[in-house]
Amino acid sequence: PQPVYLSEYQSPAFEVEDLELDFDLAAATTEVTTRMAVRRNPQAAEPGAPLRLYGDGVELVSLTVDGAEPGEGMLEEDADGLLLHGLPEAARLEIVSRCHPEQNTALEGLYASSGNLCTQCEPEGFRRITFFPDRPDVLTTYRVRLEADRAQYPVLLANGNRVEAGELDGGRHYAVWEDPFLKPSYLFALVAGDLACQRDTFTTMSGREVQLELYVEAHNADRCDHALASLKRAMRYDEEAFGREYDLDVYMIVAVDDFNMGAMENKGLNLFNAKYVLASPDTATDDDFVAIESVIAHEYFHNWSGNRVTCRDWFQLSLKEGLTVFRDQEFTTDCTLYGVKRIDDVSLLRAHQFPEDAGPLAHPVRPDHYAEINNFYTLTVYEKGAELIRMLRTLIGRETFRRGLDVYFERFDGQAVTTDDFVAVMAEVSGRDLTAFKRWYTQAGTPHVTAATAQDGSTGEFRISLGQYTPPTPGQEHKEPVVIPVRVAMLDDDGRRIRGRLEGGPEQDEWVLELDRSERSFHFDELSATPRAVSWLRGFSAPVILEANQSATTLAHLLAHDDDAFSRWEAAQTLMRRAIRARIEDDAADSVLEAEIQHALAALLEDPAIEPVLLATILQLPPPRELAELFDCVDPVRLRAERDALEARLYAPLADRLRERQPKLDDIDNGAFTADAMGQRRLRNRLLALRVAAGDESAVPEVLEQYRKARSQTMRMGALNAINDLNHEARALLLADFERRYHDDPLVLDKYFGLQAASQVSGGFDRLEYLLQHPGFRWSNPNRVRAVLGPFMARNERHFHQADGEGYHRIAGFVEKLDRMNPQTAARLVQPLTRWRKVDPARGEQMRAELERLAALEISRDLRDVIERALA
Ligand code: BAL
Ligand code: ZN
Repeated sequence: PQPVYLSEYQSPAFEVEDLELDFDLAAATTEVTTRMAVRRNPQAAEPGAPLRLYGDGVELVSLTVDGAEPGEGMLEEDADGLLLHGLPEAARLEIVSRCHPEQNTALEGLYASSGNLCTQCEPEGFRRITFFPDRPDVLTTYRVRLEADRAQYPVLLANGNRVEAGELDGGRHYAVWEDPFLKPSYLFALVAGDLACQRDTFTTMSGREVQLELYVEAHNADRCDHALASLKRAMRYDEEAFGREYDLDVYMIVAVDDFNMGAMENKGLNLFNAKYVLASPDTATDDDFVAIESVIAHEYFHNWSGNRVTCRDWFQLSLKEGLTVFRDQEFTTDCTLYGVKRIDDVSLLRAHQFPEDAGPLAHPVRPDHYAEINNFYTLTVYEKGAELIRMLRTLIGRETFRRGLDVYFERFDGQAVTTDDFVAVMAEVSGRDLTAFKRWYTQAGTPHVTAATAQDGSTGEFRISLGQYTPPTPGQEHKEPVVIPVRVAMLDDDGRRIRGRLEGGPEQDEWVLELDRSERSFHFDELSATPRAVSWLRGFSAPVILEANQSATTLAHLLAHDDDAFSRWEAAQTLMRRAIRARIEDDAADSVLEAEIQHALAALLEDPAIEPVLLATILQLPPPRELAELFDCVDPVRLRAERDALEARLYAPLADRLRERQPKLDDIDNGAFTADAMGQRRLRNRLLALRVAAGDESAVPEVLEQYRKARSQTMRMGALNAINDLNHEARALLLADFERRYHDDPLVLDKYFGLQAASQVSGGFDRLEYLLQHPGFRWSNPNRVRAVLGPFMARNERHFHQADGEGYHRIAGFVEKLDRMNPQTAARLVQPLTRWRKVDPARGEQMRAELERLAALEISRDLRDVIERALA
């Protein structure tokens, strides 16, 4: 595919002054009448340039310019849509076009899902609905008229406020919606369907009452309370933490069964994957509840960071996504999970974004070219993008950052801007030169930070030396140093923070060291005690890989005492990573190290002060996907086996302590959505799983009992997860029961699919086949496909990486099949195969061969883009 380059950006040749869309809706064929007033853009690079109207698979019925057919040579049709040449300074266009929702399996544009019609326009779906300058820097106001059969589509929704509705002959009806806010076409949405509405209200900080409406299929009406409560919490939080108030009279959320993304922030009319709306304690786990709250908040927060201020072009995607992820992370931290949220976010980053940034698909947070923008909705743009915002806040301080956000929203309200504009505001309010910081946006790859300390016995001076390097990534051989805020503290023998001065500065007990070049030293004096341990990168102050070479004793000291939850967890993770590395590289366990780890974990289990949620999180070994990054390439089956074996060795002797520390089921299985209750449940489930993994036979009957007595999905899934890799009849029994119980509840059945697909128990391919033939499975539904194939590739090393290549071959076949229906989902599904250089050469060759085979076929642009980058 031909790449698009940021350097070739040009302002649009025309502005759209207003837009009217009339939809004659039907599943087979929908007719759209598009009326718009266009005017030449004074900023345009080429004064006489034609008007580009993108269109993708849309049938043109008629087009008039100022009421007349276009003259000879005026209208040109090409692969991207239409070009209108020789337009005057201003003109009114009317276009009639047709599209076919029912045939649309790509789920971009207008499509049918469970009998309802809905849209997904970001990034380039609007051009599948009608011909339009479908680019994010063309903003206009929309008036939308929807007309449809009343019985089939009693609910008709679009962005903004409903200004008119009524009955028509022949059982039809209509509604007219107006959105007074300027918006780009990617934020357009409509819904026509038979849906139940759950209502609530929210009074904004200036006293306006906003109607909240949540639309779901009638049988799901009892699973909406959590989403509505989450929405109200998010609205309040955005006012209190960021000073942002909602602007329309109504805020609507519609749950859709077939959806490529998690959700979509269309102005005033969010469309959601049903997975991120529907929840009750019986059907959703605590993790689901947290995810729903966070996605609801994320989409709501986009109303300012994305909608009121949007992106000039798709290279700027992180302008809205990085900032909005940062905002939703803050919300979940402050309202729901507190300290452990940061750890969960870092785990995600390390297990998914770091590998992306070290592999063939690595790209900067602000890419400078792309062949298919759909493939840039990545962990890098989202999660690393959020880390950049966090670092900016650390560097300029919370208050200045908050002031900067106010200036940003005020100055650019109603505009489409760039990440440079964002950083420029932060530079302006802080008075700092942030030019070097911007390298974070343009340079791919995870920086490594080396850290060392030295103590001068005669002067008492303590020195910290930091260095940085970033390995090459595709297209970027040479890397410049970036600005890395390294938050540090020092602990004394008793684990208390030491006070001191950094280079003659004020006395403090925590510092942010700015590593802004390849190497830098920092001198401390007047320390209140001799440092026993340095607590590095507190709160994970930068998305880097730290190489600090701390002794196991030092790490154990941090694990026991550090008051920073991330650093405490990180101490345990570092110890466990080291043990795995020894086992793989030296082919022998480091028994001294493992004994030290075990000792430290035993002490932790005895610590009455540690919060249950933190304890649960610390006890978990790093996931295989993250561990793989320790090696240039590794046999993934062996890595998983060694990790599991280490887990068993570490925890088998601690089985009694694990059991004693387990909260009682009856005390905690109450469905309460509080940090404390969820922490207790996380701890019980983790301890139970560790006991099973460590071979504690008394744990299996407890698993059975927990499953049978469970009142919540959290405890039921806790039991199933604990036993899922155990070849035991109890596993088969419980899974069969679960399948029976939820066979007609697709979102819960997905959990069953995931368990079966991920299990290391032998017979994985038969199970896979069974799932794909299951009456509850549909290739056309992305949730079902992801529920089966995602866990199979991510967690079922034994089968996906089976030495004969069977796993790779099957996945490539599924990718090929899916690509014909849904290219976006296929392009994501193929990604584990792109990591062929990170596994042992024999497997890597098989993965590569499957990619080559796919590349030789007629495949979508989305899929080809990923495969070509993986093979380059
Ligand atoms: N904008 C796509 C979905 C999301 O990030 O919210
Ligand atoms: Zn987003």
